[in-house]
Amino acid sequence: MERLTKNPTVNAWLDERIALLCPDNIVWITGEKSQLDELKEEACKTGELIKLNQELLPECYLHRTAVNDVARVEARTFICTPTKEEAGPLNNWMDPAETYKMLDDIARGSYKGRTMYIIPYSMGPIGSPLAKIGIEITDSIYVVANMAIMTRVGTKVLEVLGDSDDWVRGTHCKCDIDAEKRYICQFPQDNTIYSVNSGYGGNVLLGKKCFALRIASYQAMKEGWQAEHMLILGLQNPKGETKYICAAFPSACGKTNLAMMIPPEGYKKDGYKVFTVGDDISWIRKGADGRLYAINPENGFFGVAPGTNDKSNPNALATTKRGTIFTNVCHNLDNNTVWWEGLDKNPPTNADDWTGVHWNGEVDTDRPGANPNSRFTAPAVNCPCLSSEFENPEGVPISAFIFGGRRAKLAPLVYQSRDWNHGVFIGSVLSSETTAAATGAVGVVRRDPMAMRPFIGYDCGTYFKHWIDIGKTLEPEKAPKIFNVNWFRKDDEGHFMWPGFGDNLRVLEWIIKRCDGEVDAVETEIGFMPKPEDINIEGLEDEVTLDSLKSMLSVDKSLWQEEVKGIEEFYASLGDTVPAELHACLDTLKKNVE
Ligand code: OXD
Ligand code: MN
Repeated sequence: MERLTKNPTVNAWLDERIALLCPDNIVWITGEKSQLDELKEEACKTGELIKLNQELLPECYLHRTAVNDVARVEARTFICTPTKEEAGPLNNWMDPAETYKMLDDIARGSYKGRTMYIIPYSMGPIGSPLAKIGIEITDSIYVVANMAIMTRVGTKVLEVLGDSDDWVRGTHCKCDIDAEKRYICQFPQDNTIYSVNSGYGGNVLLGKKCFALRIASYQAMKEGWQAEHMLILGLQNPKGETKYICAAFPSACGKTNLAMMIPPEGYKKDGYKVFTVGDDISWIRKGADGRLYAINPENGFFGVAPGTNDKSNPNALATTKRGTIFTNVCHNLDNNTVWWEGLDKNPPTNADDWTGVHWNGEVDTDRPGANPNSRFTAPAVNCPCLSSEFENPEGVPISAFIFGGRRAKLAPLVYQSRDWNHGVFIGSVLSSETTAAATGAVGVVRRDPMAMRPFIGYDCGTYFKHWIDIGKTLEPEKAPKIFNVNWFRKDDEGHFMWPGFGDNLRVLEWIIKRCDGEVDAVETEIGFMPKPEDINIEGLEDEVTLDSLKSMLSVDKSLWQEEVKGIEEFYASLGDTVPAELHACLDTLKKNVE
């Protein structure tokens, strides 16, 4: 086999993998455009990719997964640590030695008649002190093409790696896409990921959730940094000063929309601008000046297509117009473009639905054109509001952390924690009500600590302790301030009270003013809240009044008493690793709302 590196640990691992998987051919991904173009041409010949209208959507392709393979599968995702306790009560656990054996038995010989692609990739700008390296082997050109958008791939990565053993081993085998034998396994102690019988993005683009969150959160705990499920945005004020915010929301709460928001008209006129650094993942580390700095380890956006349109997120839509791979969207056969529910009101009448079956714009039936979890994989460079700091190897300094979820009645529009530990408490009890987009009952509260529930690569209580420990290393005035937001509060008639989208900037403005000590707050039972008149609602007269704002900022003690019970149950379910500092915050909350 041709070798692209002399790294002994890489070569030994590849030799072992090749002997097990038995590929017919081996191809190293060098990162050159010509190589990627050729591979995509090859995939078009086999039907793995469909080339779209190159005038309207240059270098864009469509891919369809198997119908049994359209989303991340939490029930089949495992953290394989030496003991079950290390994985903690929120993760599925399996014994590492037994799991390696089981996965090897499934994968053995599965590359026969296929090509093994070796993808060296960097999470974060290549060579950045905050970046980390992985190597993924796969038998899917779709995976290669997606990884080349979502990460930095190629020979340069191997040059930076040199002879180091600090890299993440990733094996992906499509096998037969057998849902019964589908496993997404992380071995944090071994820097190893093993994914079999899936071809869907979140399960197979191993740099993303598997590495940048599950493995990286474990590395971060060991090495004193943080890997979080957070967007990063820069908010520039009319004076040209930019403040950076990291925000964590459970899936389906509009992270990509917030990261790419367009300021309301009045703000735009005044000179406010929003810049996107990332829409999903942050790696965060203390800088030489004592502040926390964040990078986005990714190089593209793997966004949900349905609901993305000219109003909800024009920047995301613009980002998908070139060099994008669409997965499981509807195929407009008249002009060879794509469509999804919520793109516009003109569904194509001559189309193939996401499964490839003919579809004539049947919007009134329960058969959608695009899968509800259909996706675009789009290069970050396409994003009209991409931050000029996107490639900064040192990252951006963080002024505020925001947590948020969907709570129709409970959480106010915004509140601020009393201090770091109380902020960690607020993140640890983050919760969201289920929507119709997920299976199961609607409106059920799901605890999703720091929006990391499916992504913490070790015990949850120990992860909370790591957050508390990070706080101890920060001088209070340099630590990011911590907030909670709720864009989804509803009135008694069930209508959303806050317009959301670009108008969320009004809340971010208050948050930044708090960080800069420019505005007072009211201390309440749950934390610091804005005086209603300090949230600017100019221009929103039809939608928000001072009275409705007051009610969005109210604390209903009886609901909070219920919440306290829910938190007590949740903490009890996590066992005795939940730090004492968080139990103390819970006690305070309980007393305050009695
Ligand atoms: C995602 C998710 O796809 O969080 O980013 O589910
Ligand atoms: Mn996510």
